[in-house]
Amino acid sequence: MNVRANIPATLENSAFFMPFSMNRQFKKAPRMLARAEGMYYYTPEGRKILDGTAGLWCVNAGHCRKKIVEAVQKGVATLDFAPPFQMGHPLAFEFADRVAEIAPQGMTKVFFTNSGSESVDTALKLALAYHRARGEGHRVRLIGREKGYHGVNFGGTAVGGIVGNRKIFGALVSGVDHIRHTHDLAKNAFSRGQPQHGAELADDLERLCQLHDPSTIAAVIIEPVACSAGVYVPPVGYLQRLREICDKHGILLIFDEVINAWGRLGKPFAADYFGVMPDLITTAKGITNGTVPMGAVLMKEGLYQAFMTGPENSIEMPHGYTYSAHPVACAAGLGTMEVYEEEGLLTRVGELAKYWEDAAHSMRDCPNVIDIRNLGLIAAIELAPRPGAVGARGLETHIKAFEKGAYIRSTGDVLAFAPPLIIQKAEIDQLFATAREVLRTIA
Ligand code: PXG
Ligand code: PLP
Repeated sequence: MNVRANIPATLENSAFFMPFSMNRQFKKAPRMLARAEGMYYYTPEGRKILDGTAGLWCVNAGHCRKKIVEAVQKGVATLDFAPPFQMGHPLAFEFADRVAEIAPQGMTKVFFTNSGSESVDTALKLALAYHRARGEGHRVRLIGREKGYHGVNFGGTAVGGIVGNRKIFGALVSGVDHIRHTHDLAKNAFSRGQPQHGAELADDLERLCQLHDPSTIAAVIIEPVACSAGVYVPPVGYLQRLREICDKHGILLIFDEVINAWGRLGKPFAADYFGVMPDLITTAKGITNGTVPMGAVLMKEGLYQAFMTGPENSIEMPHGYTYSAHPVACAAGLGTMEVYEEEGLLTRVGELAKYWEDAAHSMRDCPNVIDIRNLGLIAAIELAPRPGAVGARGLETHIKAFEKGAYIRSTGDVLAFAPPLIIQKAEIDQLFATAREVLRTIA
């Protein structure tokens, strides 16, 4: 036992190993959030912070929404847990049907997980198992894309394309390769919405098909709009071309919509927005408005049916989590869908997108800005790195913005903006005005 009784109450001695954080920097100068409501966080001292990132791209309906809170309260008091293997509870079936109703046409089946990372690893396993079930067990390779973020489990780390997230974790998963990313400042800087140049970068998949032979490739996974690594919007025609190449070679296409889904682009899913249909969709975050951890993999009917063979008393898919379709998460999800529907939040961004785009691009004259990117209710401002200190300008902006009352996330020197979908125009102005005020002070 570790006796902790006499340890001084500073965070520097805390037992908490913070995930994906600068532990030592943070514990010396903490940025704490104590409470939240609607568009705002409140610090323990009661300072009001405009949430420019919807928590971590997940609180799409805004914070502490009454209907969702009540659904969770009622859910946890009614059924705290039910085993998901070989047993069921009504909310799991109800919520899966609700998600399938909202899902893009043809995506009829839903596998529940507890996070985006679990959704990604689930989708990759389903892709491999699907090919095997159809007698194409030779399709064993998984293709990701440079700058992709697919969570932190082994599969997602392997298909992910952020060097810093991969390099210290050994050989990861074998049989993985990556197509090129689509970021091209020389041709596309300050594009409004989808950039014009770069559809041909999808042809990089043909290169990998030639290298490995297409018969060895099971699936390609990409984020339609890559968010985590710095917001990269797909060039016009790029996703269509990727779909065509996958079709030509019998490769499954997985859209990782952990962030893109649930109204972020003005449609329920990015597949709807771009008019390109993948074979599987991974999601999480906004599925419960971030209230209770949950994720899901959506798939076409044919994928599900490929597994529904063999004796009826066999387990068709030896995969699942203790907390798959957790009853409290399902309750949160059902409450969330009600709020989305009542307030039209899955399509609201359509009306706001132009105002948002103009506001984001008005930041062009701020110091050190080398690019601005946007789509739906997502925007990124890329700053030139300070010589010898890559990421310092981004981090300083994040910290100073918090001091000035706005939560703005930084990834290296890219500032990411993705507020709750309930944001009002005046709050959009406030968000970018705060960013402007801060950027003027960053050397
Ligand atoms: N896929 C995508 C496309 C994501 O954006 C995940 C998978 C993993 O989800 P979980 O729930 O396991 O974290 C994500 C998550 C950021 C940031 O700062 C983005 C994510 C997570 C944390 C931070 O941009 N995306
Ligand atoms: N490790 C051990 C020892 C377990 O017993 C289990 C689940 O029973 C797991 C890992 C997986 O946990 P989960 O189902 O929550 O992902």
